[in-house]
Amino acid sequence: MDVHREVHETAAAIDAMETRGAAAIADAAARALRSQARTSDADTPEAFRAELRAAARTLFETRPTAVSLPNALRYVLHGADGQTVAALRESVETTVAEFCARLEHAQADLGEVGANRLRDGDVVMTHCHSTDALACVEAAVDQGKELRAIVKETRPRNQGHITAEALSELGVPVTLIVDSAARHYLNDVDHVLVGADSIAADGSVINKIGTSGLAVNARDRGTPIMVAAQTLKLHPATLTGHTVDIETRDVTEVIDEATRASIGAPDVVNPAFDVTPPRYVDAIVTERGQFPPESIVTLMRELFGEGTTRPWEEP
Ligand code: RUB
Repeated sequence: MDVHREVHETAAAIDAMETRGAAAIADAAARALRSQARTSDADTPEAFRAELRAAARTLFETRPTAVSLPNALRYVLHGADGQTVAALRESVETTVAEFCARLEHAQADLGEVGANRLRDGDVVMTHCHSTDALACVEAAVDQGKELRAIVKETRPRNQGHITAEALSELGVPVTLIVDSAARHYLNDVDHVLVGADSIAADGSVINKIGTSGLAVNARDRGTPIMVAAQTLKLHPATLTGHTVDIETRDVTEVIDEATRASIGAPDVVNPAFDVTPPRYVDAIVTERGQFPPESIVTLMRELFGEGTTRPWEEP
């Protein structure tokens, strides 16, 4: 079975993290499948499909936990349709073009949707650093709305600093707070605005550790919680009961060894993400519009089918 050179090259670049970032990985993977389809000399539809699956497996095996990669592969394989090799090739061509075009516009389109929820004079509270969340603020600023932001620093890695800088560049006045001050300031806030690493089929939001506590506090205060997440973040394997792995990271991000030793060497854990149940989320804003979290499953099915988890595996 011939897997095209470009597929191997793309896989190597993803593996070496030369191609990084959810959208870039998805775009490269879809284009690699298109190269496979264009150059295939398969003489039956079955052989063509088998080649496409082999190419997808080569790509998938590079970084199996990055949800945008299997999502891109699923999208293309799902779109490969036809009774002849020519029809299949044509459908891959159309599907990849559609996928890449959507990707190109997704963040800006999402920003427009999110901006419609923000009013002139609003104060937003952010957690971590999310380019999808920032796109909402940017679009609102472009619409002429004046916003202010309360930015949580987001221990242990302080990605809130990146958000503070990005918001300042947009001309949004920023107040930086420690994470534990969030509840204290929620009365002054009109929206909690966060991104997502992954969205599960039940509408649960997997995002930077601390998001769920913030959401519970915001609900208690009556502050709406909006999650900005491109459809690339939807995790279709959760349609069939799989759970999303939560990455745990090195404890030295939390405390250095010397300080740890000086306080009696306690155990330290450093989970990177947590799960916010759907009842604490008001809206998931995507490039396809905004959704109450409980209905995100409809969009997931429309985009990925009935929870096909690994269409690149042998039937
Ligand atoms: C980043 C984080 C972000 C999401 C969304 O965590 O939790 O909210 O990844 O980001 P980390 P974006 O810094 O550990 O990667 O909207 O840019 O995709």
